[in-house]
Amino acid sequence: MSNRRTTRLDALEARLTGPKRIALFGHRNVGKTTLLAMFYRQAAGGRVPGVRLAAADAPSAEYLAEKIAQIESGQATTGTLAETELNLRLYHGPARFELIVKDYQGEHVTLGTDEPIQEFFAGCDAVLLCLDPEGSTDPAERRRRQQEIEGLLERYIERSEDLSTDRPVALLLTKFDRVLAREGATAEPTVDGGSPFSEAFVEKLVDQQYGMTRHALRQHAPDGVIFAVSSFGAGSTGNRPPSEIHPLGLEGPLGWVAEQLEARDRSQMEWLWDLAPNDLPRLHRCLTAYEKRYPRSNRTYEFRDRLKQLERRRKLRRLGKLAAAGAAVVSLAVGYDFWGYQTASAFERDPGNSAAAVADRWSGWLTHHHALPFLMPSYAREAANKKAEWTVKASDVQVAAGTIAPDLDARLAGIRDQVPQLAPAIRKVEQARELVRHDDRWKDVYAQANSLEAVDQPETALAALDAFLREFPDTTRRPDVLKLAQSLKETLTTRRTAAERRVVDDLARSESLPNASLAELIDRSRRFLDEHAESPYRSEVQNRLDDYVRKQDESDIGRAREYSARQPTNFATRIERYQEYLKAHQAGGLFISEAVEARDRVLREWDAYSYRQAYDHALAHPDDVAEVARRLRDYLRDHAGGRFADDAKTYLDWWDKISVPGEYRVTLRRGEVGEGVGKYLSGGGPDLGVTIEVGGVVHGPSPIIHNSYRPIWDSTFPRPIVWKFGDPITVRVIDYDWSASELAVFHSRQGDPLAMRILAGTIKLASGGATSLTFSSDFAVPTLTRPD
Ligand SMILES: Nc1nc2c(ncn2[C@@H]2O[C@H](COP(=O)(O)OP(=O)(O)OP(=O)(O)O)[C@@H](O)[C@H]2O)c(=O)[nH]1
Ligand SMILES: [Mg+2]
Repeated sequence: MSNRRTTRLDALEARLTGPKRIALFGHRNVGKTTLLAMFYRQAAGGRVPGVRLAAADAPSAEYLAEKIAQIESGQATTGTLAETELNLRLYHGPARFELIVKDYQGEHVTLGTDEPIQEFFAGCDAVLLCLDPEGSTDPAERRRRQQEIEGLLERYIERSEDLSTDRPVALLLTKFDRVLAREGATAEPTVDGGSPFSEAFVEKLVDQQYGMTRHALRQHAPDGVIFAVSSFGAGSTGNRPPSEIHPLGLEGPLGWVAEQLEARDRSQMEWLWDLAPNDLPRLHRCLTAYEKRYPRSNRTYEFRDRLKQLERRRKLRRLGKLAAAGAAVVSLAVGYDFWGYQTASAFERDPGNSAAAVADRWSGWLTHHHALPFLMPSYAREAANKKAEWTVKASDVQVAAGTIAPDLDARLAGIRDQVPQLAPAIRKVEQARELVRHDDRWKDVYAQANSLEAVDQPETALAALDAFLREFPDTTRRPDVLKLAQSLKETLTTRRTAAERRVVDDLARSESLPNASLAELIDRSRRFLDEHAESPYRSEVQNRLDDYVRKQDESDIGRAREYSARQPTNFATRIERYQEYLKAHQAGGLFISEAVEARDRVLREWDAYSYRQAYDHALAHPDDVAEVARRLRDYLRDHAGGRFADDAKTYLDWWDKISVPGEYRVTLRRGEVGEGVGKYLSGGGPDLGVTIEVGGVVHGPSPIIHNSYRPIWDSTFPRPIVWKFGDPITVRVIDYDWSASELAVFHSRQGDPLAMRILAGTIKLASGGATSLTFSSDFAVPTLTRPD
């Protein structure tokens, strides 16, 4: 697209999307500022039917408000000095326009000046040419005004392509109230809000006063119109506003501007479509602005539909192009692939090419022709098979040459899966490869077995030979391997035997030392036997070990024996020593039975010895029951299950019983008194009875046997005798013939702790001649078994 065209399109787009610029062209004092203020006052206040004007920003609103206030207060507006841009919004029917209007010093349009406002005029979208009907009565002055307008129009025509002003132009006759006042006509507005002046009158007036301008407009702006307006309405005096302002004819220019702008937008849109029918983004942008300006206009919908169709067509065109391009690419690819296939086939047929090169060529063809499987599936399959076949052939050559690729196995496995019919060929290659590997390994192993290192470390070489045999069980080198292994093993055995001999000699040397520790020798021997299962010195070491063990055994039992002899009464320690022996020789010893017997015998000796302590004391001191009991208690403590434990327990129970008062049944059996002890005239003999006194309590008398020197009572005392250890006993024999008289008395021995014993046998009473009494009772001193 040429730059000029683009600039034009950009300018067109700027006009369509930007705010509309309205030129209010007029000489000084023509009434421009007043007219702008009144336009706003009337159209913002709803006084112009179908049109609304609004200030689009605060500075514009303030500027206009100030001018209106000035006019309403009855002051004439003063000449404008600065150039002010007013941003306004014009609503007309459903349309909305952003407007830019400039108020400026009228002096600046004077012929020959080149003020900035001229530039604004050059780019504006609509022009309102203001002429004052009575401002210049002087014909020369009037001409000057018209020449100013002429200059403006000429600039427009100059730029246009069809000698037109290229934009809507209207002529405004300002201060028309003055004309009316002069003509004496009424200035009341008509009912429909239209202008009260007849068009013919106005046109006549213009023709008379501004014929030159009229002519130019008719020629170059055929759509141009003339409006007669008054900012003040009737009642003004000269340039001063009246007290009540009723502007006239303002609705005409406002409505005209809106219509013209819309018509111009429409034609510009059409023009844009003609100029840039394919510039969719630009069309889009301009249509969006158009839609915003004329939201509910039919033309908007039309434009939108058109754009949509355009887009659809564009899309279809693009798709078509794409499809055509695709088809071209496919046919190109097929041609290329076919050509590649033919070239590779020719290469394969050439006997001068190596198998690897042919495989590479097929592989390259497959890699570089990606679309192959989709476009030419049978050719692709064929090529893949050929690649596999030539790869196997190439591998065979490589193996034969001894240059095996590291990934050969994986590659062959992949090919076998892919092309099963190549399996036999692959197997052949693998066998050849295995043979190469075998030969390589054999070379290594053989070299290792014959190396100097093998002399130092025959084990490593042997292990390598062993690994080789495991890896290749069917190797033809088996006899060589065995021979090599044999010689290595011999070296190894000789070396090992020498080392073992040194160990055995060491052992013998240690044994002969004066303080040789048997335990250590035993330990070393055992270790040797554990570690050298195959050694020829095993039996020798075993013999030595047996000897050490025997000596150790004898020494252990000797210690126990010797202690027993030295300390015969340290029974516990003696037993302990034998026990120690047994523990140390749990696994077997020469003197186990002796130790067991000795242990039991010492225990028996100890039992008897301990019991005898009590027994001997009881024998020597029968009354010292307490001491006997103490010794028996000692005995029981050490020998709870001893041979005399029952005796000891019985004795101790008895001792416990007699220590506290206990009841005993005593029976008086018989008695005997001397012949002469009876009373005189006692008849056949004395009448005898017996009393027993224990601890102050008297039992009896027993039944009285009359007239007998040898009475037999056989009578048990009805009350049990209560006695405890240490209680003395007194027995009395009383003759009841005529009156009771004591015949004889018996006191237990002074300090006899076991006085109760006398009531279990025959006692001889000291007085009363040869008096004796025989008792029996359930009291008895326990007997202790005699130890052997
Ligand atoms: N009788 C009458 N006087 C008017 C009318 N419009 C403006 N005037 C008076 O004309 C004089 C000039 O008006 P302006 O609005 O200041 O004129 P202008 O074109 O802005 O002048 P510059 O700013 O100097 O270019 C003022 O004294 C106004 O009161 C009108 O419609 N009728
Ligand atoms: Mg002004």
